[in-house]
Amino acid sequence: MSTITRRSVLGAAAGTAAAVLATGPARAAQSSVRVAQPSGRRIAIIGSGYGGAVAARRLAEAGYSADLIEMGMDWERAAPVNGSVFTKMTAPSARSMWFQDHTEVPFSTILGIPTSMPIKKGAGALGIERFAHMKVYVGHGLGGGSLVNGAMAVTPRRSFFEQVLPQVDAEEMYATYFPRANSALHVAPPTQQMLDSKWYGFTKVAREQAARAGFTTTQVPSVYDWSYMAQEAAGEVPKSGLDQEILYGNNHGKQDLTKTYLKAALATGRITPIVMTEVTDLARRSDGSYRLSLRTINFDGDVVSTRTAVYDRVVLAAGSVGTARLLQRAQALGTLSGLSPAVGQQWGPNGNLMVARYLGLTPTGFSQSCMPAMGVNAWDDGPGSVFAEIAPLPLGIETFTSNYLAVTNNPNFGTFGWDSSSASLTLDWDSAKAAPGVAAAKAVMDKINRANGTCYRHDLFEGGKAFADYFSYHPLGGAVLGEATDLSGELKGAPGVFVMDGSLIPAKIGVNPFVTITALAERNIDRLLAAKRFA
Ligand code: FAE
Repeated sequence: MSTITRRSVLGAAAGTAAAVLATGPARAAQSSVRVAQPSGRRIAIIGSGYGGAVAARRLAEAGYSADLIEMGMDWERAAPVNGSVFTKMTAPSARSMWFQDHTEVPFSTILGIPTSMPIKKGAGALGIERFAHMKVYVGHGLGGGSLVNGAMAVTPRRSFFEQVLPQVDAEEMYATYFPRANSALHVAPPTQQMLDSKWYGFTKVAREQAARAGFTTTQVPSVYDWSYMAQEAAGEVPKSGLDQEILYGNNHGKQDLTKTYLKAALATGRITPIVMTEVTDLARRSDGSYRLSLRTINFDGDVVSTRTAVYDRVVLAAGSVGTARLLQRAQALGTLSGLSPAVGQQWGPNGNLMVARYLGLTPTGFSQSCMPAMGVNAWDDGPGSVFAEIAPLPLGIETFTSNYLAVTNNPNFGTFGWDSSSASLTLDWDSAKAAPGVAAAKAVMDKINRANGTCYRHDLFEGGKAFADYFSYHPLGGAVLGEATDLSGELKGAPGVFVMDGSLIPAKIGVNPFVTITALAERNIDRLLAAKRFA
């Protein structure tokens, strides 16, 4: 509850809610371009999601100071509006989405009725990176994807991790770094009390129907605080995950990075957050240092300042798409040269697909927790593998629907490029590339439908598709470990630039990715510190 108090105090101190809606420039003005530290090295961390938060914490604990540059809001400093910082799915505002004049959620229609709602444009928490045939959802703000994600915190099967990242010592990952990441992120399995409650009725139905088709289901650990959720259910605390808070941020319950890694990093006093500030260009200087171009905006998107700053070490943690944009642009403009041809390669959406089944007369309950807690586990590491999280459809009405976010073992890769005419990042992912994942998920869902006399819903996703293959929550790859970078994440051809985010993982990891991104960042920062790469 300390967060709520802090937010309330900050809000009250600043006067009206509107006055402090955009707090970014205040933090940006504190920018310390030259940071005093023992080594004299100036360190920038670009992006404050999982990779950036791990880097910030571990660098600070090792005695280094760094600027943490984040294009989105510092939501902990935003004053509540009507008691809330973040908005519910059903009551969106300018805080919900990143400069959109309407909401755009995975379910584009329900029974043919569009779900999109008009909103004011602003520096909201949920962003969409758009490519020709792929929409990648991302989080913006201090905390990155942790602000908007579903909190599912899953460690991959070791055998699959070894398949995907054979260049990494799996023994060390599973003995040291996955346990460290799980502990630091506060990961815990769902409680039986919650699973048995009405809030997970939709999960119970999906489990029973999967079992009828011969599939097992497994629990999905989470960083949502299950004891807080129990108190929500009992009506003892303000509701969040049990009250349509998901996608646009959670006001309570979810232990996002601001409650874990970033909190620890900021407590050291060595990390200077520079928020509402986008790194627009990255250039290598003749003395081997790097010049970053920075653009600071206010909540409404007006440019407050543009400037450059020089750093000796740069941690690239802008997420798979954000990091790709900086690297592709730098290569196209010639501000970075001599990088590996592997830069931009081996991108994938973690085989993501969303699919919903209509259950006829079987209700799934109108009270649904927004935090998934179980998944259909049809994974054997083979090409047909599917891990389908049982996701809610929290509309507050009975929908007779089972909804899933599937992760598949899609063998295809996308490649990032740069379109000079529009000065924009390109990605060649399309439905043909998504097809093997769709086939695998369809095989599982067909079996469940046959065993239960149920069918697909075609009224939820774009173009009447049963399988939404055109969006992803889990972008991975583009600067793969040991290929675009060395085995610790240092970019080949750009000494002193370290990739630390989802870009390092080639295309997929078999489960939701943030635990793996965190564990890999823990491993890499350990190796870089041991090698004195920041000294
Ligand atoms: P990320 O968390 O995306 O952080 C990148 C940060 O960099 C962001 O804060 C950006 O604003 C910032 N940034 C980008 N470009 C720039 C720039 N040029 N200058 C300054 N700042 C910049 O990166 N994963 C799970 O494991 N479990 C889930 O339940 C789950 N659910 C999800 C639900 C949704 C709706 C979404 C969008 C994602 C979900 N994910 C989930 C994916 C997960 O959040 C994602 O893999 C990680 O956040 C990626 O971590 P990175 O460190 O790569």
